[in-house]
Amino acid sequence: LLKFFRAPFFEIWRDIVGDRLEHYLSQSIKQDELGVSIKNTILSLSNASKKIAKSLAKNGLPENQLGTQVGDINSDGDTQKALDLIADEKIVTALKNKNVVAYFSEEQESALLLHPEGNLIVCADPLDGSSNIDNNTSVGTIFSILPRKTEVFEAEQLLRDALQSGINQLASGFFVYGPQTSLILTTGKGAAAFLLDKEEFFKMEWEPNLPTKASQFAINMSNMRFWSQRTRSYIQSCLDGTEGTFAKNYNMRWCGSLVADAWRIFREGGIFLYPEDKRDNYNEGRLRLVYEANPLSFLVEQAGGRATDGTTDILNIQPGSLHQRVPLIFGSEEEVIKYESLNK
Ligand code: AFP
Repeated sequence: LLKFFRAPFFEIWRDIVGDRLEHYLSQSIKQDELGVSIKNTILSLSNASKKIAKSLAKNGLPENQLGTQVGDINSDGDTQKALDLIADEKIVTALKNKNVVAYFSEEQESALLLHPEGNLIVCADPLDGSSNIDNNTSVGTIFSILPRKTEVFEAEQLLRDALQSGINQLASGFFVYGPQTSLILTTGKGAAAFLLDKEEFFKMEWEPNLPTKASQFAINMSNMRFWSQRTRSYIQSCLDGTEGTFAKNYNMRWCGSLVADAWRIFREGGIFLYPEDKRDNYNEGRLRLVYEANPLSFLVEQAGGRATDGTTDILNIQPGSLHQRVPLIFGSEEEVIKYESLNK
């Protein structure tokens, strides 16, 4: 009662209407066995994200080790950062309950077997954008939740289960660790945004709804000389502004951190492009299908946008391997269609 009188009106109102993440999940997912697992898994991931946010803010390491390389080359060929590993560990710890059978991560070569009875598979990029940590730019955790297909509790078989096309995802989302710790989430019925206030995620009034039209593009322009004809034509038309074929002026943004670029596009509309290019190892782009492009694309489609590799909807691609790369173009529908309609 004392708390009730002391708490600001906003907190009381939130307590009454119950717009906490847990309440949202109970309302938006059918609470059968699978639904309860999905809800518990998202809550577990949100608990991990709170710990990751704290580690990022204070680091838990001496200050001069922020973002410092700690040795191993991960599956991407990048040198792992201390915080990549810390984030990965926090997710593994949080997922140790009976809902998840196996966890796949950018930081692990293969399956991490969790609970034999679990009915879900989680794939994640524990700390996307981590090369930006020293620059104090927003980074994030991207996750995808898939149904288990096999009864067998064995790494090879569960890897085959993880290689489902994105259309099968039961839920996906990404946390952003920036000025605010926030989450954009889908359980297949639209997308919703949440903000961490102290220890709880609360649903934001704003809802991620991608406008069909937009006039903002995000691409790493320094790679222009390596681009395909199609990417060159599309960007050139944007740069030509009102005098070009698109007949409008565009603005450009590039954070170099997928989650930060994606958050902005969910708020303001726009198009994100990490296409294939002619550099060694970039002929399939840079981003990873299973734990980056798929969860992002599920969100994008649920928010009314479009996501493609240039010819195929991302969610319809059958993954061939866990760390497979894919050209990723997503955002406001009209812009993505313009890109797709250009000659390769
Ligand atoms: P890191 O996790 O190594 O920082 O990579 C971030 C990322 O995968 C993605 O978040 C960015 O959109 C993309 O790389 C930026 O790549 P470029 O540095 O080639 O522009």
